[in-house]
Amino acid sequence: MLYVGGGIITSGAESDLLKFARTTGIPVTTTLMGIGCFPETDPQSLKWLGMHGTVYANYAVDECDLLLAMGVRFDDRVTGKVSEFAKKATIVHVDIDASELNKNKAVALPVLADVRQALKNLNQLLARRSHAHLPKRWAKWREKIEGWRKKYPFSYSPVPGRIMPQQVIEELCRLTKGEAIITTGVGQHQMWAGQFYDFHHPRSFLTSAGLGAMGYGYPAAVGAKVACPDREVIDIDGDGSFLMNVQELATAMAENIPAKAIIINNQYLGMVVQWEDRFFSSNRGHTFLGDPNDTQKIFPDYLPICRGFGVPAERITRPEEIRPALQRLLAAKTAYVLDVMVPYTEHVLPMIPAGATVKDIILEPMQLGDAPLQSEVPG
Ligand SMILES: Cc1cc2nc3c(=O)[nH]c(=O)nc-3n(C[C@H](O)[C@H](O)[C@H](O)COP(=O)(O)OP(=O)(O)OC[C@H]3O[C@@H](n4cnc5c(N)ncnc54)[C@H](O)[C@@H]3O)c2cc1C
Ligand SMILES: Cc1ncc(C[n+]2csc(CCOP(=O)(O)OP(=O)(O)O)c2C)c(N)n1
Ligand SMILES: [Mg+2]
Repeated sequence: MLYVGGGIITSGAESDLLKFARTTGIPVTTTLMGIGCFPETDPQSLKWLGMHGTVYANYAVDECDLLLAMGVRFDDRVTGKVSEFAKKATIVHVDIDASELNKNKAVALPVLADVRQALKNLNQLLARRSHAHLPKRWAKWREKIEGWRKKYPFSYSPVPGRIMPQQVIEELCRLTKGEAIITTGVGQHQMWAGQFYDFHHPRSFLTSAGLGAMGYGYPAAVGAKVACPDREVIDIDGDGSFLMNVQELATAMAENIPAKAIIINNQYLGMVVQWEDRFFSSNRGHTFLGDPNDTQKIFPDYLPICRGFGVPAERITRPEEIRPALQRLLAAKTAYVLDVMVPYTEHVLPMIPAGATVKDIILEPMQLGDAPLQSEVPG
C-alpha cells in the first residue's frame, strides 16, 4: 500500500507519485491533508484513511505486508492505536523532517529525503527495465480490495423531506465536476466534504486538519479566490465555524472577491454532539448553538447578517431546493452564502473511535430514539 499525504502536495510530487503508482500498480490511500495528490476517481485510489476515512483503505492498510509511507506523519487520527496500525506490514517512511522518522511509529526503513526526489529516483530505477508484470502480480490483492470497496462505500440514509448534508456535497461535486477548490471549517461538515466530494488535483481541498481551527473556511476561500480567480472557490462550512470569522464577508465585498459559502446548518456543534451521543450518553455540554429560549427559531439568522455585509444569501430547507439553489450560488458573480438547514442527528460514518483499531470501526447509524435530545432543528 502507498500511504501518502501533505508532503506530496508541498513538494509538488503528484506527477511522480502517479507515475510510480502506475508502474507498480500499488493501491494508493491519502491522508486528509493529502487529498487531491492522487486523483480520487482513479481505480487505484482508495480515497483517504483514518478515523473517518474509507473502510476499504483502513482494511487494506491493516492487511498489507508493505506500507510505503510518503510525506505523512502517522497522525493519531490515522493510526488509532499506534501499536496495532499496519501491524502486518514492513513500513518504509520517507520524510524530509528527521524528527518525524520513528516518532509515532517505529518503522523498518526510515528515509530522510525530499519525497519528490525520492520518487524521481525510484521511477528512474524502475525505468531501467520493464515492470509490466508488476500490476498483474497484485491482481488477487486488488480483487480483495475491490470486494471491500463494493461492500463498504461511503453512504447515508435519507430522512424523508429533510436535506442530508452528504447529499448537498454530492450534488455540488456533480455540478462542479469535482473541479472546484473547496475550503472547510472544522467538524462534521469538514469530514463530509472530504468524503462526498471527489478531488482530482492537489491544493483543491483546503482544510485545517492538524490544528483543527474552526473559522478557517471563509478566509481561506477568500485567499484561494484571489490566488485562483478562474476557479470556482466554495467554503463548505459549519454554522459554528462560519460564525467565528463572519466578519470576512466585509473583505469579500470591499475587495470584490466572489468567494462562495455553503453553511451546513445543524444549529449545533455537530462533531462534539456526535461524541456526546457516542461516548457520553448524549449529555449536552453547551453544544446547542440556537436560541435556548426559543429552540424552534433559526439562530443566529445568517440572512440578515449577510445582507448587512451586502452579501446575497438564501436559505433552503427541502431536498428539491438543493440543485437550483446550488446553481444560483455557482452563477453568482459576487460573494454568496447558501444557508442549508440539516438535521443535527446525523453522524459521520464510518468512525474508528480515538485510540481504537479497525476492528472497532463503527458502521451503523445510532438509534437515537430514546436519547434525551433537544428539539429538532427547524425547517
Ligand atoms: C475532526 C477531524 C478529523 C480528522 N480525521 C482524519 C482522518 O480520518 N484521516 C486523516 O487522514 N486525517 C484526519 N484528520 C487530520 C489529521 O489530524 C492530520 O492533520 C492529518 O492526518 C495529517 O496528514 P499528513 O500525515 O499527510 O501530514 P501533514 O500534516 O500534511 O504533514 C506532512 C508530512 O510530510 C512531511 N513533508 C513535508 N514536505 C516534505 C517533502 N518535501 N518530502 C518529504 N516529506 C515532506 C512533513 O515533515 C510531515 O511529516 C482529522 C482532523 C480533524 C480536525
Ligand atoms: C476554534 C475552535 N474551537 C473549538 C474547536 C473544537 N471543535 C471541533 S469541531 C467543533 C464543532 C464544530 O461545529 P460546526 O462548525 O457547526 O460544525 P459541525 O460539526 O456542526 O458540522 C468544535 C467545537 C475547534 N476545532 N476550533
Ligand atoms: Mg454545526
